[in-house]
Amino acid sequence: MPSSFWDAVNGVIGEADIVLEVVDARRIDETRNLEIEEKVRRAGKVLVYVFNKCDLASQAELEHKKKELQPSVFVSAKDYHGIKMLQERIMIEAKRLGLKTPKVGVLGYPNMGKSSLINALNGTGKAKTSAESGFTKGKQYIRAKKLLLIDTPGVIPYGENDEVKKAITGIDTRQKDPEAAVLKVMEEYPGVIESHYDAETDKDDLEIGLENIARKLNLLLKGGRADTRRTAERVLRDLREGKISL
Ligand SMILES: Nc1nc2c(ncn2[C@@H]2O[C@H](COP(=O)(O)OP(=O)(O)OP(=O)(O)O)[C@@H](O)[C@H]2O)c(=O)[nH]1
Ligand SMILES: [Mg+2]
Repeated sequence: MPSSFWDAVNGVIGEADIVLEVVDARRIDETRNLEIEEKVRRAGKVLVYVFNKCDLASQAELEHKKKELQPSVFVSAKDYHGIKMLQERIMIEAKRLGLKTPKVGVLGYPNMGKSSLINALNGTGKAKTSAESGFTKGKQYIRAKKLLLIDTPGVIPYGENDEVKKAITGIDTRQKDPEAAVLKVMEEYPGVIESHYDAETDKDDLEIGLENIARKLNLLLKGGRADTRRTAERVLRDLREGKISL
């Protein structure tokens, strides 16, 4: 992992009183970063797990995880679900630390909704957000009523090569090979993607399934060949946005 990444993470952990680790509620284990958690603990800072995008996740799974990982709050920065609960949790921790205006560092992989969460917490659109991963470029401070929030860029550590996880969570939206990523998802969830688009599955050849999706979406190249690249990009976007239930 580039040392600049750890320099930035260590800097935020050093400054913050409380760290929010923002993970994707649909894939909690796969979007946690155990190294960051360990560093927060070693620095003696309070770690709060924030399961974001809970509007896209199953309630049963969340309840189970909530017991396992504490303190944790599940929220949706999109529809403000759980935001009040998170504010209360932060203030409880701050009180324990004897602080009136805690510094709250927000860490997590790209595209988890860190900037969106900051906006939900302070009720403004001060932190810029985007559907593309790697959007926030540098650390920024955002003052909320009783908090100082630190937004950070999400960075993908090396070794992050689980294509299915990346496809579903949008950790990396700048994939060089969207077709390969979608074919991996189709392999892991047989028939699910095809049937979402009402396209026929080909058990022996996933690429034919992808071509069938292209035809259903009318994404064709000159001469009528299926435009599988554009199709794959569209499938990845629909996955990220939770339009396809896996
Ligand atoms: N459905 C849903 N989408 C969300 C939620 N929170 C954020 N998003 C979407 O997720 C995408 C990423 O949001 P950002 O807030 O920019 O994510 P980030 O973690 O700051 O990303 P980087 O700056 O790239 O690290 C955007 O398209 C948001 O609209 C949520 O609670 N539910
Ligand atoms: Mg951001």
